[in-house]
Amino acid sequence: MSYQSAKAAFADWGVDTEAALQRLRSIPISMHCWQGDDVRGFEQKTGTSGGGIQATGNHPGRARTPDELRADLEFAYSMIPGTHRLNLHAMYLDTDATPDRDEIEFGHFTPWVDWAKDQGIGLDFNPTFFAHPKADDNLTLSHPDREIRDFWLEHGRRSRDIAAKIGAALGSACVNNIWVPDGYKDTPTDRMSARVRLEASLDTMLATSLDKSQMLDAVESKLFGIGVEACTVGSHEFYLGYAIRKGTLLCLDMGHFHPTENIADKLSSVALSVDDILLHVSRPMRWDSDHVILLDDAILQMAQELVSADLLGRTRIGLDFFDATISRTAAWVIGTRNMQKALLRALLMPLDTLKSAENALDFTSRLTVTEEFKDMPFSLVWDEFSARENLPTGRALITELDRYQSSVSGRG
Ligand code: RNT
Ligand code: ZN
Repeated sequence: MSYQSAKAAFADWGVDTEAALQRLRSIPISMHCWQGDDVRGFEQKTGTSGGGIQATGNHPGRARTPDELRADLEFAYSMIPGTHRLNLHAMYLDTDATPDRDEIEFGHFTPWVDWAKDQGIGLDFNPTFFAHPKADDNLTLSHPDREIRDFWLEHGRRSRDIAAKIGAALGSACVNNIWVPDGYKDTPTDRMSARVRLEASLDTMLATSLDKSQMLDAVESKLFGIGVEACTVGSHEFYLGYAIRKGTLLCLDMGHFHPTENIADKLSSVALSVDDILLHVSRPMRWDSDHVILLDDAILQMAQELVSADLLGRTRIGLDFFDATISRTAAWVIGTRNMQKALLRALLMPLDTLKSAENALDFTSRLTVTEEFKDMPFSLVWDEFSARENLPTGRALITELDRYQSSVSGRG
């Protein structure tokens, strides 16, 4: 079967494959830098692991320098159709200087900005509130000690400023996503004070209003983490309310909820109250394990909701996974392409037919169509998408991924 016959098969259902391909081409995915080096970053002075974030595995080839990370990213982008973005964390600064977190400046990131310009990609940013001695208690912006709070406040303020400068330099709004590890291992007595402190810190941090064409604030909730099993200060309810009150983006990380919750189901509810959404597409296995995303039901449902609810225009799609047991570059390529494949499938669904059946309470037809559609030749449309950019699929892709991995396996 060829693309032409697949095109005809979809057209038979009233689905325009060309429109789907064109749409897919225009959706940037913000690829996370931290898959390339197991969330270590490039700080010289500080930087310890922590915050409940755990990359496991010791596959060879971890990027040890910004140059290595950029080379790995260039390879990954070269295997992924479309033009995407890079999501940087503050601890990935590229400088000989050794600023502490409360001393970082735009200048420490200019090599990334120059590179992004060169690549024609946009950048997103994150303050790093973990992997630092002042975060060892898993308390930062909600710490009872004012001095510690002030230290992290300064880090947050500087991150916003850097994000705005990045956005201005690249002519594309840089999302600055705030996630703090704050929480308690055992049942706290005074949750209220901790949340009041977090809110006050965020208010201070976000007090300066910055140009939304340059930077956008986002806040990310979490259910629990290693070491903060009993209570996370920045819970979903906390940040949902905060984002609504303050007009920030709400970041939904797919690993940050109870394992049986359907994150796709949340989009339409949240979208009624916040203007813009940030996604951290991830795959939790039993906990927030950040496995590489598969083309599985959770991702397919997420993509279908984005398309069906017409939310692509106000959702930033970011990825958040890290696996050190496999080729790190392959992980990026597989995960990012899976997000695109899910979007493509969603764009190829006969949503009008399905919505009409649903509105007529004809749930039999709805079920028949969704199940019959599983046999449609989605892969031929995907292959066409890749072929138009001369990108390999299948065995040819595996050869390319292996070749690159061999070239970095000798890194110490
Ligand atoms: C942690 C959050 C957060 C981080 C990154 C590195 O649980 O998901 O988004 O993974 O900031
Ligand atoms: Zn996340």
